[in-house]
Amino acid sequence: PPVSILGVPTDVGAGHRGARMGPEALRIAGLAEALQARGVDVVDRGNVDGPPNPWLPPVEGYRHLDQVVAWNRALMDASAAELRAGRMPVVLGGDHSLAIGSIAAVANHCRAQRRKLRVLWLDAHSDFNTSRVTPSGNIHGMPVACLCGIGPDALTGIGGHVPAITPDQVKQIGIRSVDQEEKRLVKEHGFDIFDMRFIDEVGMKRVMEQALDGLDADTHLHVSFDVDFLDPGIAPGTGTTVPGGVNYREAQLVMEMIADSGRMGSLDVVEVSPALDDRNVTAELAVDLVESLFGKSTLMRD
Ligand code: DIR
Ligand code: MN
Ligand code: MN
Ligand code: MN
Repeated sequence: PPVSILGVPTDVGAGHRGARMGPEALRIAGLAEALQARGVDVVDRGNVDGPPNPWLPPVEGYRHLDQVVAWNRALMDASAAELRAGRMPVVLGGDHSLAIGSIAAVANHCRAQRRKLRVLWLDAHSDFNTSRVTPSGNIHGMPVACLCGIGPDALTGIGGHVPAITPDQVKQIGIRSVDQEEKRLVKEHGFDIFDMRFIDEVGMKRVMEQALDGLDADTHLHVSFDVDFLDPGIAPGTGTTVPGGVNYREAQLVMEMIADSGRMGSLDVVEVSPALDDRNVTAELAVDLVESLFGKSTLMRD
């Protein structure tokens, strides 16, 4: 389908400032041009609007809750309009709290169209914290919990349907940093987590076969790509790097296997922080990987 790029220039959900510059860094790295070169019909809608980052401490376990809600409402409305028009939203973050609005819009769209939804969560973190257990109060550590109905009403109910998604719809890949209490929550809710140890033990090809298993023509695949999924050696430009991440070849394989599935209907590229980057290499790598998500490969394969 045709693509609409939506920038979400905010870092209100993060513990570092800089992700607000992510959309511009990805544009400068040539995202739209790369998709055009692949023959994709792409329109850059510019940025959605939201409040500035007041840089305040957490209140009752949430930092900047009102601002996070405002950004997510704006994104959800913008994304819903693109989906209704039959277009694929490609959301440029911004911090990962924006996945709440992005995926709430997609979940509503799937419900309206009676289509199944699967979410691939590519991240070093499982983003399943709650206000009670969060070590930081940063809402970018909570979007999966909020989408599954655990969190403040303003976020869990943002799309009008609680929960927006259920844990069985989520496959997490690349995980290697889960906070102490978060581990218990993740285990309780029992979704599929392909952590780095599992990737090391079975290999990325088999991991992706499992993560993509059972997708059919009626399934919408949403890819939520936090660039800290990647090893910090190749992707230093992000606020919460964790050693031992996915390497270049594994990342290309992930993207190519998603492309081969033919099911991707929406995408988030989040947590690119130019303030922490080295000559925009992280944005450039993200664009390289997005090209692969849209079918770029060395040879014709079938
Ligand atoms: C950590 C970091 N688990 C937290 N989370 C991040 O603050 O909740 N998610 N960086 O991407
Ligand atoms: Mn994340
Ligand atoms: Mn992360
Ligand atoms: Mn590529």
